[in-house]
Amino acid sequence: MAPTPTREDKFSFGLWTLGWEAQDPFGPATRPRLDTVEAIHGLAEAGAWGITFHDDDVFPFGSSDADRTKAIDDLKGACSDTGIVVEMVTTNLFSHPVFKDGGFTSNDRGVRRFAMRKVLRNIDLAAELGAKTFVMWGGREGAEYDSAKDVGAALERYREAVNVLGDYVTDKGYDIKFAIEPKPNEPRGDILLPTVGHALAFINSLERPELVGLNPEVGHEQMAGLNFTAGIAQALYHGKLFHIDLNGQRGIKYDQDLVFGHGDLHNAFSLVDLLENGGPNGGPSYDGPRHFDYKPSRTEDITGVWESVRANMSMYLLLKERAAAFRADPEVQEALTEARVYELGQPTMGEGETYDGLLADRSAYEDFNADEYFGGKGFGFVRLQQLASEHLMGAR
Ligand SMILES: [Mn+2]
Repeated sequence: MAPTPTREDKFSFGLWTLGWEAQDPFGPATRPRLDTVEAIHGLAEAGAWGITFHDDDVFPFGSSDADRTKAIDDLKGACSDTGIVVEMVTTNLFSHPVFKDGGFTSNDRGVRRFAMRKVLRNIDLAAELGAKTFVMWGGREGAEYDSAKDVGAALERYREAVNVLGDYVTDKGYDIKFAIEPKPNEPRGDILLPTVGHALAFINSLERPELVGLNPEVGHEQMAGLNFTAGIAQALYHGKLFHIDLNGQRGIKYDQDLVFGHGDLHNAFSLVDLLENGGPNGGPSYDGPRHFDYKPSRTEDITGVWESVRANMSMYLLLKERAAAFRADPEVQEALTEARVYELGQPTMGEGETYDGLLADRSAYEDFNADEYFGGKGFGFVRLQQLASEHLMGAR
């Protein structure tokens, strides 16, 4: 039996996830639009804590001020009726045809200025609703052809935009931080800031790097063939895991947006273990929202949509239970010690030691017998991974 989610689990869902009408490049919608108020009530009943949205999810692009206000009031009413919080807001700079070459980095300057205004307006809304995180997924910020985009200039325009947004929230006194969401491709052939690592380097080039972190998505890193848990560990290490998008992906292919854990289950297990427990040597864990950015498959009706909502939370909670059991198992602890996982937490240099000490240590080099060092003994990583797998499968 899967545990029942509660508000304390801090599960949140994008309105565009369960609200997706299941249109894709090869066919139209297979489900009717899910009303915002109905979605919020259903999420609260399912045990979720929060929602997130793009501006265009709540009020269509080009809405009149009156229609926009009405849609926002409806959302606020549903939130106060249910206790659901708006924890993150993001801006759609990718659907409308005007953004066909991007928003912040479109070759067209008029589009870039329009994109910045759309975002500033949406930041005001985020502040009004109490959202603490503002995500930037630049899905159209990229190109199909090397000849069509000056990548250096595009990064400079990206930087210019994020610097202005940083000025804006600082001057307004908003309690909002930005989180960049990397993705290697889709919808563009190649997207700028394609991975966690690219985005980290970019953030360090900003005028206010402390205001900007990451919103990595499971499937996006896996689409690039990368290990998501390892990317998250590095984001945590740099203090940049401001938010997270949980979902499932099976290998290097189109963005599948499966339910969390329905893709690479081993990677989902190690991810939950890391988020909940931190690194084995006391590295940081994560206490922010557990946010799902997935799509209920196109085959599903509305019952299947709610089934998938519950499945995301169940998978997370089951993996959390399995990870706790893994850490608590004395045999696992012994295997971790045997595998020298804890030895990696020990500094390579002695306390106060400089390179002089290292150079004077004959055992470190002159007398170090590399050929005989391990005496034929291995690390036992396979046994450790088998123990992890047995816990993951509920066999221990
Ligand atoms: Mn996402």
